Amino acid sequence: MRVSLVAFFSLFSVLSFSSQSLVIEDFESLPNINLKSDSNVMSGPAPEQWEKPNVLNELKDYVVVFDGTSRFLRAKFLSGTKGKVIFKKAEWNVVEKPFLSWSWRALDWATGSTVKDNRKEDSTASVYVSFKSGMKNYVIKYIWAHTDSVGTGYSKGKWNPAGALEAIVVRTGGELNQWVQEKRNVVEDFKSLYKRDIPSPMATGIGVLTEGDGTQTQPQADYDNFVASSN
Ligand SMILES: [Ca+2]
Repeated sequence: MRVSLVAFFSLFSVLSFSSQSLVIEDFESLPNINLKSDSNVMSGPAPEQWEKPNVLNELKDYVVVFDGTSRFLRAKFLSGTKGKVIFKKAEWNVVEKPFLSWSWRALDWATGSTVKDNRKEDSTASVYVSFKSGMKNYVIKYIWAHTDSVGTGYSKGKWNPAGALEAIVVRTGGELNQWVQEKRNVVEDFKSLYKRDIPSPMATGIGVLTEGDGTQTQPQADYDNFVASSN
Protein backbone atom coordinates (compact mmCIF):
# COMPACT_ATOMS: atom_id res chain seq x y z
CA MET A 1 0.00 0.00 0.00
CA ARG A 2 2.79 2.36 0.90
CA VAL A 3 4.61 1.61 -2.32
CA SER A 4 1.55 2.30 -4.41
CA LEU A 5 0.94 5.59 -2.62
CA VAL A 6 4.49 6.66 -3.38
CA ALA A 7 3.98 5.62 -6.97
CA PHE A 8 0.75 7.58 -7.06
CA PHE A 9 2.34 10.73 -5.73
CA SER A 10 5.32 10.33 -8.05
CA LEU A 11 2.95 10.10 -10.98
CA PHE A 12 0.97 13.04 -9.68
CA SER A 13 4.06 15.19 -9.36
CA VAL A 14 5.15 14.33 -12.90
CA LEU A 15 1.70 15.13 -14.26
CA SER A 16 1.37 18.35 -12.33
CA PHE A 17 4.83 19.44 -13.44
CA SER A 18 4.10 18.74 -17.08
CA SER A 19 0.81 20.62 -16.87
CA GLN A 20 2.71 23.74 -15.80
CA SER A 21 4.80 24.00 -18.93
CA LEU A 22 3.82 24.04 -22.55
CA VAL A 23 6.19 23.40 -25.42
CA ILE A 24 5.35 26.02 -28.01
CA GLU A 25 8.01 24.89 -30.47
CA ASP A 26 11.02 22.61 -30.23
CA PHE A 27 11.28 21.86 -33.98
CA GLU A 28 11.52 18.12 -33.30
CA SER A 29 8.42 17.13 -35.27
CA LEU A 30 9.59 18.51 -38.58
CA PRO A 31 9.03 16.32 -41.65
CA ASN A 32 11.00 16.35 -44.90
CA ILE A 33 14.50 16.84 -43.67
CA ASN A 34 16.94 16.82 -46.54
CA LEU A 35 20.61 16.04 -46.38
CA LYS A 36 22.66 18.94 -47.61
CA SER A 37 25.53 17.77 -49.73
CA ASP A 38 27.81 20.59 -48.67
CA SER A 39 27.41 20.13 -44.95
CA ASN A 40 27.37 17.52 -42.26
CA VAL A 41 24.11 18.85 -40.91
CA MET A 42 20.66 18.15 -42.28
CA SER A 43 18.28 20.96 -42.97
CA GLY A 44 14.85 21.56 -44.42
CA PRO A 45 12.36 24.38 -44.86
CA ALA A 46 10.92 26.18 -41.88
CA PRO A 47 8.02 24.24 -40.34
CA GLU A 48 4.64 24.79 -41.93
CA GLN A 49 3.19 26.29 -38.78
CA TRP A 50 5.61 29.15 -39.10
CA GLU A 51 3.76 31.62 -41.18
CA LYS A 52 4.90 34.34 -43.47
CA PRO A 53 2.35 35.11 -46.15
CA ASN A 54 3.56 34.62 -49.74
CA VAL A 55 7.13 33.75 -48.90
CA LEU A 56 6.78 30.56 -46.88
CA ASN A 57 7.68 28.36 -49.82
CA GLU A 58 10.57 30.57 -50.80
CA LEU A 59 12.23 30.79 -47.45
CA LYS A 60 15.93 30.26 -47.78
CA ASP A 61 16.93 32.38 -44.84
CA TYR A 62 15.14 30.26 -42.23
CA VAL A 63 15.72 26.52 -42.21
CA VAL A 64 15.39 23.75 -39.68
CA VAL A 65 18.69 22.08 -38.94
CA PHE A 66 19.32 18.70 -37.34
CA ASP A 67 22.74 18.40 -35.74
CA GLY A 68 22.46 14.75 -34.77
CA THR A 69 20.95 15.53 -31.37
CA SER A 70 18.28 18.17 -31.82
CA ARG A 71 16.40 20.00 -34.51
CA PHE A 72 16.36 23.78 -34.30
CA LEU A 73 15.65 26.83 -36.43
CA ARG A 74 18.59 28.46 -38.18
CA ALA A 75 18.23 32.02 -39.43
CA LYS A 76 20.78 33.27 -41.91
CA PHE A 77 20.23 36.73 -43.28
CA LEU A 78 20.87 36.86 -47.02
CA SER A 79 22.41 40.04 -48.39
CA GLY A 80 20.21 41.89 -50.84
CA THR A 81 17.01 40.77 -49.12
CA LYS A 82 14.77 42.44 -46.56
CA GLY A 83 14.44 41.21 -43.00
CA LYS A 84 11.51 38.82 -42.62
CA VAL A 85 9.79 38.06 -39.36
CA ILE A 86 8.37 34.56 -39.31
CA PHE A 87 5.57 33.81 -36.89
CA LYS A 88 3.92 30.82 -35.34
CA LYS A 89 0.35 31.10 -34.13
CA ALA A 90 0.22 29.74 -30.60
CA GLU A 91 -2.38 30.55 -27.99
CA TRP A 92 -1.62 30.06 -24.34
CA ASN A 93 -2.79 31.62 -21.11
CA VAL A 94 -0.05 33.93 -19.84
CA VAL A 95 -1.80 34.48 -16.51
CA GLU A 96 -1.30 30.76 -15.84
CA LYS A 97 2.04 30.56 -17.69
CA PRO A 98 3.66 34.00 -17.66
CA PHE A 99 7.19 32.76 -18.33
CA LEU A 100 8.46 32.32 -21.87
CA SER A 101 11.82 30.62 -22.21
CA TRP A 102 13.86 29.76 -25.26
CA SER A 103 17.40 28.89 -26.33
CA TRP A 104 19.37 30.77 -28.93
CA ARG A 105 22.91 31.19 -30.14
CA ALA A 106 24.52 33.84 -32.24
CA LEU A 107 26.70 32.62 -35.11
CA ASP A 108 27.50 35.95 -36.79
CA TRP A 109 26.78 39.46 -35.53
CA ALA A 110 24.87 42.25 -37.19
CA THR A 111 27.97 44.39 -36.67
CA GLY A 112 27.24 48.10 -36.34
CA SER A 113 23.57 47.55 -35.52
CA THR A 114 21.91 49.70 -32.88
CA VAL A 115 18.40 50.20 -31.54
CA LYS A 116 19.18 53.93 -31.34
CA ASP A 117 19.17 54.45 -35.12
CA ASN A 118 16.16 53.31 -37.13
CA ARG A 119 18.32 52.87 -40.25
CA LYS A 120 20.72 50.54 -38.43
CA GLU A 121 18.22 48.72 -36.27
CA ASP A 122 19.22 45.15 -37.18
CA SER A 123 18.86 42.26 -34.79
CA THR A 124 21.40 39.49 -34.73
CA ALA A 125 18.57 37.56 -33.10
CA SER A 126 15.16 38.58 -31.82
CA VAL A 127 12.07 36.85 -30.48
CA TYR A 128 8.53 38.22 -30.65
CA VAL A 129 5.53 37.44 -28.50
CA SER A 130 2.14 38.83 -29.48
CA PHE A 131 -1.21 39.69 -27.93
CA LYS A 132 -4.41 40.97 -29.41
CA SER A 133 -7.13 43.29 -28.19
CA GLY A 134 -9.97 43.88 -30.64
CA MET A 135 -8.27 44.60 -33.96
CA LYS A 136 -4.98 45.74 -32.43
CA ASN A 137 -1.91 43.56 -32.08
CA TYR A 138 0.54 44.22 -29.28
CA VAL A 139 4.03 42.83 -29.71
CA ILE A 140 7.02 42.55 -27.41
CA LYS A 141 10.30 42.13 -29.26
CA TYR A 142 13.21 40.69 -27.27
CA ILE A 143 16.55 41.54 -28.89
CA TRP A 144 19.98 39.99 -28.69
CA ALA A 145 22.04 43.00 -29.68
CA HIS A 146 25.68 43.20 -30.63
CA THR A 147 26.62 46.27 -28.56
CA ASP A 148 23.46 48.01 -27.26
CA SER A 149 23.02 47.93 -23.50
CA VAL A 150 20.55 45.52 -21.95
CA GLY A 151 17.34 47.39 -21.20
CA THR A 152 17.54 49.79 -24.14
CA GLY A 153 14.91 49.58 -26.85
CA TYR A 154 12.32 51.48 -28.84
CA SER A 155 8.58 51.81 -29.44
CA LYS A 156 6.57 51.65 -32.64
CA GLY A 157 2.90 52.22 -33.44
CA LYS A 158 1.79 53.49 -30.09
CA TRP A 159 -1.20 55.25 -31.67
CA ASN A 160 -1.56 52.89 -34.60
CA PRO A 161 -4.95 51.13 -34.46
CA ALA A 162 -3.55 48.00 -36.13
CA GLY A 163 -0.52 47.27 -34.03
CA ALA A 164 2.12 48.42 -31.57
CA LEU A 165 5.56 47.08 -30.81
CA GLU A 166 7.83 47.53 -27.81
CA ALA A 167 11.40 46.31 -28.31
CA ILE A 168 13.88 45.68 -25.53
CA VAL A 169 17.46 44.43 -25.56
CA VAL A 170 17.69 41.42 -23.24
CA ARG A 171 21.20 40.28 -24.15
CA THR A 172 24.17 41.95 -25.73
CA GLY A 173 27.37 40.58 -27.20
CA GLY A 174 28.93 37.50 -25.70
CA GLU A 175 30.48 34.50 -27.35
CA LEU A 176 29.48 33.29 -30.76
CA ASN A 177 28.45 29.66 -31.25
CA GLN A 178 27.27 29.19 -27.66
CA TRP A 179 23.70 28.22 -26.82
CA VAL A 180 22.25 30.41 -24.07
CA GLN A 181 18.81 30.37 -22.51
CA GLU A 182 16.44 33.27 -21.90
CA LYS A 183 13.49 33.28 -19.56
CA ARG A 184 11.13 36.26 -19.52
CA ASN A 185 7.98 37.03 -17.60
CA VAL A 186 5.92 38.35 -20.49
CA VAL A 187 3.18 39.71 -18.21
CA GLU A 188 5.64 41.79 -16.20
CA ASP A 189 7.52 42.83 -19.33
CA PHE A 190 4.26 43.94 -20.95
CA LYS A 191 3.40 46.05 -17.91
CA SER A 192 6.77 47.74 -17.76
CA LEU A 193 7.03 48.36 -21.53
CA TYR A 194 3.45 49.36 -22.33
CA LYS A 195 2.68 50.92 -18.93
CA ARG A 196 -0.56 48.97 -18.80
CA ASP A 197 -1.82 45.47 -18.11
CA ILE A 198 -1.87 42.81 -20.81
CA PRO A 199 -4.86 43.35 -23.12
CA SER A 200 -5.81 39.67 -23.02
CA PRO A 201 -4.84 36.68 -20.89
CA MET A 202 -4.07 34.82 -24.10
CA ALA A 203 -0.88 35.25 -26.09
CA THR A 204 -1.46 34.81 -29.81
CA GLY A 205 1.91 33.67 -31.06
CA ILE A 206 5.67 33.92 -31.25
CA GLY A 207 8.04 35.05 -33.97
CA VAL A 208 11.71 35.41 -34.78
CA LEU A 209 13.76 37.84 -36.83
CA THR A 210 17.42 37.88 -37.77
CA GLU A 211 18.25 40.72 -40.14
CA GLY A 212 21.15 42.72 -41.48
CA ASP A 213 19.67 44.88 -44.21
CA GLY A 214 20.32 48.19 -42.46
CA THR A 215 23.92 47.42 -41.61
CA GLN A 216 24.67 45.43 -44.79
CA THR A 217 25.79 42.52 -42.66
CA GLN A 218 24.89 38.83 -42.72
CA PRO A 219 24.02 37.87 -39.15
CA GLN A 220 23.19 34.27 -38.31
CA ALA A 221 21.49 32.80 -35.26
CA ASP A 222 19.86 29.56 -34.10
CA TYR A 223 16.64 29.25 -32.07
CA ASP A 224 15.16 26.34 -30.13
CA ASN A 225 13.00 25.19 -27.21
CA PHE A 226 10.26 27.80 -26.91
CA VAL A 227 8.42 26.88 -23.70
CA ALA A 228 5.72 28.67 -21.69
CA SER A 229 5.63 27.88 -17.99
CA SER A 230 4.12 28.88 -14.68
CA ASN A 231 7.43 29.42 -12.92
CA1 LIG B 1 14.94 21.19 -30.72
